[in-house]
Amino acid sequence: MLFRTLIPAAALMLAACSGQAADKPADAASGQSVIEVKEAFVVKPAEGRDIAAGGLMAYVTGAPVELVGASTDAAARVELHTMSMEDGVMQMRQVESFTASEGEPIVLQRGGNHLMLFGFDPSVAVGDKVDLALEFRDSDGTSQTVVTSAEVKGLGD
Ligand SMILES: [Cu+2]
Repeated sequence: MLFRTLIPAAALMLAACSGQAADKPADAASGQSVIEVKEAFVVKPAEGRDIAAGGLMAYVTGAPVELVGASTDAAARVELHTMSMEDGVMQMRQVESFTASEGEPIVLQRGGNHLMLFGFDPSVAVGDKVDLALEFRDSDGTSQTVVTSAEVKGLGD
């Protein structure tokens, strides 16, 4: 009798768990931060150039995470760059990572911290979408890759 009542209870619990997992792939109970990337874009370089700048917003819910790398089929290599004014000259510098915490997203944009794509595919046109794979790492070293669709913008857009 006890055996018969336990089975349905266990089945219900399983159903509840799998239902929740489908709604939230990385829920807070698992301890993993939830990362949301929005407004990703890449600026198509001028004719004859193959270095493109890109940007995005990366929000985190939970513990802080670091963006440690990016890649795309549309370019040979993607670097993380800062931009600052030094002695009246704009300087770009490659960095290892950017950090996002709750209420303080990673903001990558033109004129500030940004993505720099080298060897940009010249066949990619303004208005196209390219996939960007973003590698995040949390404080205990766990990696999460977030793939986002980046809009290809023109230089003046
Ligand atoms: Cu740069």
